[in-house]
Amino acid sequence: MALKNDLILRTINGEKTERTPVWLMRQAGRILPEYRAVRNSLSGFKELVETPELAAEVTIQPVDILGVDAAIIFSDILVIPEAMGLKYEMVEKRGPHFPETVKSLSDVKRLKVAEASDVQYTIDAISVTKKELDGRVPVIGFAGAPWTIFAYMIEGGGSKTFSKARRMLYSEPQLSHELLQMITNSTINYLQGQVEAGANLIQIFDSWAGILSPELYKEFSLRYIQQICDAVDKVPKTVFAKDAYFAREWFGKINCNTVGLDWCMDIRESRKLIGENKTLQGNFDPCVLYSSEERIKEEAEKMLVQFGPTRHIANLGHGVYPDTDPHKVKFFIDTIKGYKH
Ligand code: 1CP
Repeated sequence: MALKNDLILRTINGEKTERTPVWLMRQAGRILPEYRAVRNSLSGFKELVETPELAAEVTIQPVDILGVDAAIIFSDILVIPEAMGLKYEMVEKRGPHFPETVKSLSDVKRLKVAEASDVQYTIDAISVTKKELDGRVPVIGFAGAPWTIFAYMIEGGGSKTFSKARRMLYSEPQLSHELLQMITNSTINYLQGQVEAGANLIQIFDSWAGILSPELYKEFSLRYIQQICDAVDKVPKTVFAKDAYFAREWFGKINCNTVGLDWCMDIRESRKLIGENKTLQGNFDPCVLYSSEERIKEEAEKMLVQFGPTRHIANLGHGVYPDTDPHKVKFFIDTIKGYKH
């Protein structure tokens, strides 16, 4: 099916486009009252993730309501540990919790490499979304980077330091590599399934990249991201590694098409480190969306000038915060869409 809006894909190809494309990390499911309405009618987050028609509905909401140039499939990075055998719970207002965690090699041995069919509900949600969107915008598939998934599987939930997970890298490097490889293989199967179902591009979220030293990052994260980028070869790939300043140069050299920047990363310096052949994505501070429209416009235009007219997908530097006014979000998106380079 031909896409009616392929701005993002042309930007990834390095083409000069009529304007800068825009979408927002965590655009589906945090800020819209229309999302809350669907969500509140259900038993919980997992029911929404696991019901393809409803997941498709909330995936499309930001396209209809905010006018973004892509839909990101509504799911979570934690479906992969669950598909491997480690169930997660989503605790209201607190976030994810794993009743069982990985503590030893025998725990690793009890897990399996997941197939795409173990996450059939998200694969089906992509098929339904594609059908309902009818080519209006591309669909972004996603997964967590193996290191970030590993961190949740060891830690058992969110953490400021992920000290248990980091400790594991030092005390049990072999176990760590074994588990990371299983997560990588599962993620490849899953992302390939997403692409077969119609995902037009994929993004890898390494949300906890920034808590590793460059040396540990190279050994325990980068190489697995690289394997995924090499294996998923039919669609463009975006790597977003939060706080990983040191990794920008390395991302310039791996087989990905787009590198996501957070708001603390200097735009021109990042372009130098990453090189001219990648598209950059980001990197608006989500906190600017709490300020006045005048300030949002000023900051958005400043960002657009710094990135320049090509090879830039406008986005935030991390997910939109849940208490952001959707009108301000829409204003930001309209500002990007109205800007002429
Ligand atoms: O745009 C979207 O919201 C699409 C769906 C999506 C995505 C891309 C969700 C739904 N989660 C994610 C990715 C995700 N999940 C990441 C990577 C991106 C990032 O860094 O923000 C991470 C780290 C998670 C794990 C997770 N899931 C957390 C963070 C916990 C921590 O360590 O602090 C939380 C709170 C969730 C729950 C969740 N996932 C998604 C939603 C809408 C929610 C809120 C739950 C609800 O609605 O009840």
